[in-house]
Amino acid sequence: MVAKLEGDEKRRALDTLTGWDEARDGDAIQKTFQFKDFTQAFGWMTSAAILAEKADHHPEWFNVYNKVEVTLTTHDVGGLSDRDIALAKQFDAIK
Ligand code: HBI
Repeated sequence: MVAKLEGDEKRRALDTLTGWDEARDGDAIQKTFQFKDFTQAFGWMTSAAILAEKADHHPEWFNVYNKVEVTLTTHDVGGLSDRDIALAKQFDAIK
C-alpha cells in the first residue's frame, strides 16, 4: 500500500528534485518542460507515457505547442507519494 508523504519525509523527498514546484496545497508537484517544437514535445510525451504505464503511475498533463505542463499526485492517497517522486526523476532523465 503506498503511503502519503508528509512532514520531514516529504521535504526530504522534494529536496531530491530539480525544478519541480509544489502545487495544490502541497498535494501535488508541477513542472513545465519546454522543447524545440511540438514534435519534440509530443515525442517526449510518448516516451514519458511508456514510463508512466510501466510504473502504473500516471501524470496529469497539458501540452500546448512546445510546452508540456506536468502535474504529479497520487490519487490513491490524496497527496504526494514516493511514486510521484520516482516518476518525476524518470521524466527529468528523458528530457
Ligand atoms: N496514477 N497519479 C496516479 N495516482 C494513482 O493513484 C494511480 C495512478 N495510476 C494507476 C493507479 N493509481 C492504480 O494502479 C491504482 O488505482 C490501483
